[in-house]
Amino acid sequence: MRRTAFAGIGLSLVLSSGAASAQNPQTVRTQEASVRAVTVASGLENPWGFAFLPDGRLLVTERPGAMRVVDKGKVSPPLGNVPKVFDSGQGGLLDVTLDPEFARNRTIYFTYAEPGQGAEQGGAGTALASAVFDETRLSDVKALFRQQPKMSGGLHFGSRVVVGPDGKLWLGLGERYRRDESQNLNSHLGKLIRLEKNGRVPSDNPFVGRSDARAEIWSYGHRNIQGMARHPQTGAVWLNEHGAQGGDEVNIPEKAKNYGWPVITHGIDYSGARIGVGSSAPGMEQPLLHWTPSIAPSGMAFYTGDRIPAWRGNLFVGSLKFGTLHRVVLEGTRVVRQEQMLKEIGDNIRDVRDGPDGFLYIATDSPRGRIIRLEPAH
Ligand SMILES: [Ca+2]
Repeated sequence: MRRTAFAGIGLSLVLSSGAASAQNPQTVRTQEASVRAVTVASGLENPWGFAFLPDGRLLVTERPGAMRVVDKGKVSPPLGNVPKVFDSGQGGLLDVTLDPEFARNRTIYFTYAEPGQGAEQGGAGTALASAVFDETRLSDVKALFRQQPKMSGGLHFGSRVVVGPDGKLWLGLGERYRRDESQNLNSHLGKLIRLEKNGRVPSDNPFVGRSDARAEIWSYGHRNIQGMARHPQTGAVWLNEHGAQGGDEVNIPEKAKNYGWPVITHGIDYSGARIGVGSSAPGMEQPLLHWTPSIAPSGMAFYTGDRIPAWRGNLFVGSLKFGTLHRVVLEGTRVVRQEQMLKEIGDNIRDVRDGPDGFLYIATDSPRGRIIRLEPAH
């Protein structure tokens, strides 16, 4: 269902009469900038993650399992040799990012829900792979990480992958809706994972050498990480995670620290029951920011572009619940103010990326999903 008009004080909507579509572009007034929302690709089936190729094209994942290239609005057929995914519930083909040396090595990293084989038949788990982008297909596909154990059901696969300031792969996972697993260091569920680009465990990971913990783990006590971004100045990896009813969080994950789920949370259970011991406990970290009611946070990005100066340095987080883009104005790690915007778009927002061309890009969560570029309206 598209919402085509939004009446409200201080908000306006102007529809273009251009040939492309009645909705393209849409002009939207926000608190500090008027922007044009320009659809640059449409007809994508639940796009989940996207990355900018050096030549201006986009590499896009669709949750049911296809990876495609968008070139000047044209969407390619599915690339060949993408691994089979567990396409059920929240599972499927998920995030994608480029190696920083992509221009030289054509290497990408992507995450997906991997179906179980053999003894793991019927289960699924989040996996991370590398591959070489070969225009119409992937080659040299290597699974770098497989979440253990695999679980039945279609919930809480996470996931996002970013290359950290240390050149490592940082992989955010979900707890597969088994909340106590987030505190169990012998499982990958509800953890942030840190790996070398070849999948090996870095020797300085905090739990290396411990028999009671998995060496891939960087931090724990997470619920379902669906947004990650590197801070443009500090280089720190920031993440967001879904709470239950309330208590969605933004965290800056530090080595070996416990982010609390399900012992502490600022939310409650969907039944209305209390979860854990409350909202704080010794030895457990407080989020930098939490949202109650939940916004169902998805992809996020820091905007570093020069096209919309009022937004520079702000953190943008998509909402899978309110069909809005959340803008968070920060001073360091202090939240100054927030804005909910772009309800006029009419769809939930799955991913947000800081474009190399200075614009901000979003992907809508819909079986007829779009990639939208936000430009200043002059
Ligand atoms: Ca927490």
